[in-house]
Amino acid sequence: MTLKHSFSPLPCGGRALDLTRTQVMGILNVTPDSFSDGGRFTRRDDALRHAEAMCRAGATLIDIGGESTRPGAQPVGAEQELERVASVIEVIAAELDVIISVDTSTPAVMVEAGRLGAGLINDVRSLQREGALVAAAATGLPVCLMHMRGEPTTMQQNPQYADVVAEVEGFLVERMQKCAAAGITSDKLLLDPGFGFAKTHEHNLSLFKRMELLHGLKRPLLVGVSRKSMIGRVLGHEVGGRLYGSLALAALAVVKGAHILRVHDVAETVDVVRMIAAVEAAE
Ligand code: 8Y4
Repeated sequence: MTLKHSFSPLPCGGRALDLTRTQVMGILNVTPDSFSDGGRFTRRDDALRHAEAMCRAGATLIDIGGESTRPGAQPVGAEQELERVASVIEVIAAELDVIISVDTSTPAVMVEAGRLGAGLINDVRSLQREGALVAAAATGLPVCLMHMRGEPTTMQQNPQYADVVAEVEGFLVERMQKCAAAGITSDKLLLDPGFGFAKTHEHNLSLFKRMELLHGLKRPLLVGVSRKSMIGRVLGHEVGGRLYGSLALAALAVVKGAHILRVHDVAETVDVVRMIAAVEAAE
């Protein structure tokens, strides 16, 4: 469906991202806890096959991350993070017609990923790491700014908000200003409420319900709720049983005007988006 808050195509490296309709971003993890570790080429080829399947299913972006942001995950060095993502970015850029999003907070990884063909920087820390604003600006790539408080390891320790949506909005405005000061103009920015990051279950639900408020910032919105614990908490299902809950939230996010859905289950989510589009396009 044509989004009410529609934007001109966003240049992402060599490709243009359509922001008139909701796009699906497929998640590709290259952390050892999530992917086969049978050697470097196995990892690269498995990742390519997974990315190819997501593209065929209708993903227009692939999000590649080499550092786990799960609570309690081991921190990795820049070297190791780059080693994990570099060959995967390179092979996908060479083989597939898709926009590569690099899920990183590490300045050196941003720069190298841009050189290897990435089209978007997805930073859950919103360029708050030392050198990240400068590095992201140097790539010239668009950036997704996501709301989080603190670090993934400690963020779930008693998060408190008087008004979660207003505080998420305030944070994003502050990060947009820091970007502007670093030469990253607002036309390069995507915004993300950061579901599951430094928020209680009630915060996540309330933020989801009221996310339309963020359209006031006049930038495209990215929503990532696929298989997350806010679904597990409501339905009482482990990660493997959260598909229908994820699709329900995907449908709601489309109706609320989300421009990009970051998901594990691309084919199923694309069906949801297309079905809503067909009804919206009717007389
Ligand atoms: C099951 C599956 C349980 C996945 C938890 C998770 C976002 C993101 C992540 C997001 C943007 C995750 C990198 C967390 N979430 N980037 N990244 N927005 N922009 N957890 O919501 O998927 S990782």
